[in-house]
Amino acid sequence: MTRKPRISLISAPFGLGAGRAGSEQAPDYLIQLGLTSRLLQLGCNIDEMRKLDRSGMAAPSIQVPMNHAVEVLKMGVALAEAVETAVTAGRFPFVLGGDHSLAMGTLAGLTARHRKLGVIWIDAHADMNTESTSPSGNMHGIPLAVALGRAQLSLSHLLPGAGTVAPGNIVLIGARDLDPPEEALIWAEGITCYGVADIRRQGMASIVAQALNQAGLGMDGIHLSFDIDSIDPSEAPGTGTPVQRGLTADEAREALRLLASSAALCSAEFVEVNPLLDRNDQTSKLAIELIALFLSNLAI
Ligand code: Z70
Ligand code: MN
Ligand code: MN
Ligand code: MN
Repeated sequence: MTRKPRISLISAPFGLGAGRAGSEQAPDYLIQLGLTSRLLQLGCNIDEMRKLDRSGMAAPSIQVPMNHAVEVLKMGVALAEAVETAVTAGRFPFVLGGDHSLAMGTLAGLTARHRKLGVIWIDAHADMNTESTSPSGNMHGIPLAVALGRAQLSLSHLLPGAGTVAPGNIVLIGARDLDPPEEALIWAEGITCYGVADIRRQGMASIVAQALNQAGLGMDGIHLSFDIDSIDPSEAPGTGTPVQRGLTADEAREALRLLASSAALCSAEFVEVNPLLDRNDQTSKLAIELIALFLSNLAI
């Protein structure tokens, strides 16, 4: 007998980790277009709704030579605390971004509670640059290197007591735009990476099953980080760094439905929707549908 988890819906209206403005508008915009009413209609157990505000947060003392670093870190501190609180209360944190730099806050909050955390990262990118390899200076390109403990910034700068994520328990799905230092790190650490060609060859169901096995091996839980730019720009144009030859919306639906049904999933985030770059709300509407599909299929 499965039960519905109590969801903590954490809105993070923050986009300064990306190179283009607009993703900070996504949480309010998706809610305005009917996200929460759809979730309630589907019987999701929304136990808590929070909207984060970084004003008043103290920035960590570390100096990070990247774009808007102080703002990114303040938001990360606020998010880490909100996620840790949700986990402590026995809720399933669902973070609605915002750009992907938010993952540092989410992962700080999660690793403070789950010492052994697996991560499934669905994204066109690997987000595995460091402060010294980043070609853009944009902090949405570094969260996985930070989580691995390979950057100068670490999750414990955001939340004392946060840990790291082991390379063997990270699985990338949909990656197709990697910078050379990211490729080197993936090879050096032996990180599992399924490209779009692997998905076409093996089918999404098989990829998700392998990802759950690999990410969850010996772990307390698995976090899903979903970047909308994993999907092909023909179906999800509203994002800051679109990359051709992505997942189909149907492949994303299948992945999200299967991941939600796994009892190992302990949290998720959904990032990089940019309403300002969208065409007729196509991406926002797809995002609402995917989030609703995911959250209504969650089981514990
Ligand atoms: C590039 C960088 C990135 C998301 C773009 C791009 C990173 N590798 N991440 N969009 N979500 O600047 O580090
Ligand atoms: Mn990303
Ligand atoms: Mn991306
Ligand atoms: Mn590139």
